[in-house]
Amino acid sequence: MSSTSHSDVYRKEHFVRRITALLALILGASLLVACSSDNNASKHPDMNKSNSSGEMDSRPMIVGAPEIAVSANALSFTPKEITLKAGSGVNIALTAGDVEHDMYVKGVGHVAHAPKGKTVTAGLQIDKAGSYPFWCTVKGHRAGGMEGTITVT
Ligand SMILES: [Cu+2]
Repeated sequence: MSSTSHSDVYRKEHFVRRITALLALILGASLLVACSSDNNASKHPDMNKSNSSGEMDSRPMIVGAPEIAVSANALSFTPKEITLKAGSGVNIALTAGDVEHDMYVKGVGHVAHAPKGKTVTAGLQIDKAGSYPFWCTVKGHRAGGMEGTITVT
């Protein structure tokens, strides 16, 4: 009887030591993971930024490029026909009036996203001549007629 209880105490102590070692190992591993992911974040700040804010981001302005003002209001763009020179950058100054609007160009992607009442200026350069439809991706806006065409010559 007494020998059994002694053996139980020994087993308990052994068990506690193993658990402690295991916990230390898990803690160490998670610290290591936390450190390495911090390093990755500081190495790629731009990547993380675009990931966290989604694809509604506006493109960066092109320094020194001419500006084209585009008004987005009441389910229409003004102007809705825009002409660009292939390979030559412009800045689209998109002003959203009544509600938020954005500009999505086929084959190019999101260019600018303006909150209600705000102007957002975003760079746009298309290298290949052609006709590029653009529209607003806010729900229901394209269906409501909010689209236009960029002609690249
Ligand atoms: Cu819109």
